[in-house]
Amino acid sequence: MGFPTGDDLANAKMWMNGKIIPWADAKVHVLTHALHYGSGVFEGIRAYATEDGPAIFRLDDHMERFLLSGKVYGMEYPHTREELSEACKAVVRENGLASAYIRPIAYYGYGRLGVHPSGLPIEVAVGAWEWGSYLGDEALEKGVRVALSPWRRIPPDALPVSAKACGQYLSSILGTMSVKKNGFHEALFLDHNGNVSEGSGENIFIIKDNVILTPHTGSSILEGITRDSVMTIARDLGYEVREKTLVMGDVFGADEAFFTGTAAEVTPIREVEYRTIGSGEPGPVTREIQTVYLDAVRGRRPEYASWLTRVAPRTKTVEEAA
Ligand code: PPE
Repeated sequence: MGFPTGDDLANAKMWMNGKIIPWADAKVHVLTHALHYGSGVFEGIRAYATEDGPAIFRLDDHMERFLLSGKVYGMEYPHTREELSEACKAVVRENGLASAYIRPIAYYGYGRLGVHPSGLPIEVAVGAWEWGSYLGDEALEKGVRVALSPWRRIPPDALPVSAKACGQYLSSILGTMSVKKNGFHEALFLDHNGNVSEGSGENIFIIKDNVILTPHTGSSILEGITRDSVMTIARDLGYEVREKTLVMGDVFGADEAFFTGTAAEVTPIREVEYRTIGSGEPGPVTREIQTVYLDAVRGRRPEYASWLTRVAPRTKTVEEAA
């Protein structure tokens, strides 16, 4: 099952405000606050097929960021962290998915408009479906072509970029619309100082002389959980990893480059602004890290087993068992 359409809809399920409901019933009113002002926060999480059935990658870390994002915007979720984690497992289980992309969202709901959200309900929903390769079928294998977004990243004194907030993605939308029109796979954003920041939905890494470099948090990046996983993997493989200010010259001069993100996983970058990166083929360090990452998420690397939360099958109710 991909993104549920047509016949799938009859069986697909969502979790909304504490209950599992039919996919088609997960609706909001058009005067919902978040639709007008972008006042929502969300997560993107993947579950992978493992020998023990589906397992969610770094669920605790995603829940931690989900809670922090909500806190930034003054949202008190009417659910505990445990309930939200359980909801993520439930949508995978109830949809019978072997692997999935899981999308929790919390937002200011319906009640009245006006920017100040006081008194509005906080709605929370979680959906799950199969989501293949984010940047196209051949992206993981062959790498992607990237162009600079004409729009810079939102500066950290305009919005707290560590929160994964819906409204922030307007910037990503503008950037991808520009570059996709010109036939590129993805946009790379500079920050307000003109330093390298991130992709529309990914962090960026470059490799120079076997050292792995990535922009630090001062460059308006979302602190990606995949970014953190890749830094751990790279250090475990013996590489030096540095978070630092990067400029476009560093990217053009890199031996290799790649994007990281839950949706994009580890995607090699083969070209930026019409300049080939390295040989133009995914490089050996990128491949090595990509291989370990794609193995780790599938439970094939015991050293990273603590990153996985198993989605145990639903236990039968007393009536079902009888
Ligand atoms: N930067 C941005 C702007 C971003 O949206 C993401 C995730 C990342 C970095 C990487 O973060 P992490 O997933 O924790 O490693 N983007 C999510 C949404 C993509 C979408 O189009 O929707 C994702 O990958 O799920």
